[in-house]
Amino acid sequence: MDLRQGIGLRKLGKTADEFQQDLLSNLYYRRGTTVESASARDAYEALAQTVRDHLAERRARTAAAQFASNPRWVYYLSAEYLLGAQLEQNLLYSGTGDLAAEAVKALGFGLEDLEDLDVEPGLGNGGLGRLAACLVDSLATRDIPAVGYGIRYDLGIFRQVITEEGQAELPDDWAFHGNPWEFPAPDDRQAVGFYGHTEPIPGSTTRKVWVPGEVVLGEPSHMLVPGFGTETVNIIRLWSAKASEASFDLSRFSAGQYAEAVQEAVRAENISKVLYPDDSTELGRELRLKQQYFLVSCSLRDIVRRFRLRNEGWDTFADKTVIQLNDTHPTIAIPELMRLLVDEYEVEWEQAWEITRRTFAYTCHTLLPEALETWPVRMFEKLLPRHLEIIYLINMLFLREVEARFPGDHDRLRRMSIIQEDPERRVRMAHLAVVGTEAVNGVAELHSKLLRETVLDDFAALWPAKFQNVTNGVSPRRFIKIANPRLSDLITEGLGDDSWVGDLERLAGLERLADDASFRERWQAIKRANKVDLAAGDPDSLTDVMIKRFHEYKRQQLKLLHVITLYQRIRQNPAADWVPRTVLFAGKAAPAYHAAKDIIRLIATIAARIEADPVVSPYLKVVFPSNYNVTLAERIIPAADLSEQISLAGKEASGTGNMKLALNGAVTIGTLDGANIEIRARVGEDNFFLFGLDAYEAARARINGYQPRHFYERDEELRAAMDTLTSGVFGEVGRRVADSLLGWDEYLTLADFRSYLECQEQVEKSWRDPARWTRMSILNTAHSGFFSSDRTVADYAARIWRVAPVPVPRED
Ligand code: GL9
Repeated sequence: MDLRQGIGLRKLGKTADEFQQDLLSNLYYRRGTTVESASARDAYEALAQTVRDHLAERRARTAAAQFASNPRWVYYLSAEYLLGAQLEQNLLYSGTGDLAAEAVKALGFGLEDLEDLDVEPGLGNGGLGRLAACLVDSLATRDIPAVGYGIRYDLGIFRQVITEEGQAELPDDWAFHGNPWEFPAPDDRQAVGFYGHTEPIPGSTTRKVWVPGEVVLGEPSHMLVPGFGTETVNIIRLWSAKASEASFDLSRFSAGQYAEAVQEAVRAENISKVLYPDDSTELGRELRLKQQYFLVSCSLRDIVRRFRLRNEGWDTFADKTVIQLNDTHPTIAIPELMRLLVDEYEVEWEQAWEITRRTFAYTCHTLLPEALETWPVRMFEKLLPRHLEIIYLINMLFLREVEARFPGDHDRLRRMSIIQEDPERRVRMAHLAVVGTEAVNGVAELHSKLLRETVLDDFAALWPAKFQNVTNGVSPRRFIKIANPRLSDLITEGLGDDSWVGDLERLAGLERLADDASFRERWQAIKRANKVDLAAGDPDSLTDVMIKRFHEYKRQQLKLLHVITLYQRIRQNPAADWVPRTVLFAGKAAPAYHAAKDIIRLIATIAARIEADPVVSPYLKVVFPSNYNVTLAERIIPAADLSEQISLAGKEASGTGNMKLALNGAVTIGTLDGANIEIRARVGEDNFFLFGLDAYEAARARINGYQPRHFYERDEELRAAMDTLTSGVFGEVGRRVADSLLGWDEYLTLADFRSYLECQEQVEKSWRDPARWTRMSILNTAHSGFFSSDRTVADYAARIWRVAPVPVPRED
């Protein structure tokens, strides 16, 4: 019997009655309960399983179609995925939303109640992790055969609690109640080695045997990643660390040494215990390097296993495989593939290197020098001795190539080496990633340009064709269709159909409606209704949002100086005609990043002060909802009027929140940084509030001896704001923030202050003219089509991966 004919044998409910039957069957047989005693959680679990079955059936057809076409597979390797809640998305993608609403109603529940139980897996920190989630969504939407690989952290990004004391962090046990969206696949587990030593193989100069000192098991489970408007369902495969049976010490347990008995097992399982909540600063922690190798080793073995199912020769491996490295975190995959090919499969070094280089591509997500990962050589030597040897050999051959191109240029060799010598010997992961891949890309035009001109300039001189740009994008499904149903309905009505959801450039058709007064009024009414839902402040006030990780380069402190200045202006002249504003901050700071946490605390302090001030509070409100995550972003973004994208130019690689906000009709106030530049070019200069130094001016300012005091002394309002902080009225934390700004001001906050304030005055002028503002808002949405992650994936597919879609036939 052809197994594939079995697919679809079990008929899934397509009518309300049938769906209801399926739901009840899951409630009885899988959940083990009854209609009479079903709790909301029972209903949620049964519903999730019912919806999941629809996707699973498509998954089976997808796998059949993809394997039959023997394509070049895209493997996306990422240490982070910020997937967001799953239920609503899966209802939309499986087209079962209406059936589900009816079915759960009959059980006595509302869909919204069940959505509240749908916990988001917080397996990422911020933009980089959310980008990975948007890309896997669009890969499936574009029918590209792909698997995303990641780590199934037991504890995701910490839960943040904001009080007047600032940020507190609590563990995020996201799967405490289980995760109905996940399929464990324990049979595909892999063994991962660490530590130990290497032994030569007689007669071979390149092959070695690695004898690990510790072996940990990686157990995969997968989650389904459906495409929108298509039959494709891809997967992401997430690895959990499991101790091997042998690591439990039975004799110690019997002797009552309970802690000692499980010590080794606990150590092994700690590898996937917690997501590192760092925001792009390098963590000199062995456990982090272990996590990276754990992800890489499990995933590569799985990729090789899948390749070998076909019995093709290694010479076709790179034609059938492309592995995209999401930042440097999975870069050890390069020496790991070399090790597998050379040591385990006995492929000649030269051929292995050719295969490896053609297989990998690398996306860089930063420009901050401190965020470029390096690992101490001695740590590598201890943890991954064989990989270090391979890296040395790669480096030697690479430096020979450089020497041949630039004879006698020793400084160049030192700069480009994969091994940094001073002040301590370290492995430069970005260099390894550039040397070992076929393509390197930045994530916005400016970022890609600055990579070529600064951090990776020597590499761009050597291999100009390797460097590309692929501007980031966001999922239109999650970030407008699901997040903003009211606006989505109006857009569909305005455009005549809803094809824009899968073809976002169609939003351009809204342009002609920007001058239609009745359309504008409806647009405005929707924004207002979204603000009422958010309930952050007066829905008629200007909702001014800054939502992103806390980092000094992003300059929440600049926004805060604006708030303090507004506060002082209102106090001085309470009778003037002020534009009421609700300033909303949300975001997390890395727990060890004290300067960023100071800024959070200062915001909380100032928010309380304003709230308590009867003169100022009618016009100005500062809110800071706790625990910014994908779910909260989906509530804030539709309600935003003004999008704060005020990083120091040249520091934000791209930003993606900027795209989500523009897409939802927020107007941006921003610098010429990251993707802001491309947003402005598309929405038009008149529909974007630009201020501040550009990247080149900013770099020059520092070289020319930037003095923050110079700005302090020449700007009375700035001085007043700074003096307020220094006076201590906002506590020690205000003093610390002021000291840091007046002392060094790494990110030129004071230099951009006046320009920012003047620009905010332009914002208010526009806001006072609702027709004008709403027109700007509509045009922002109309011209955001380019920022769909469907376009981003199409770019990667055409220019980097060279892969084509494999459509999955419909069931009939
Ligand atoms: C980031 C960049 O800082 C962002 O500008 C960019 O939009 C995203 C996605 O490309 O990547 N790089 C990075 O390390 N983070 C980013 O957001 N940080 C986190 O994800 C916390």
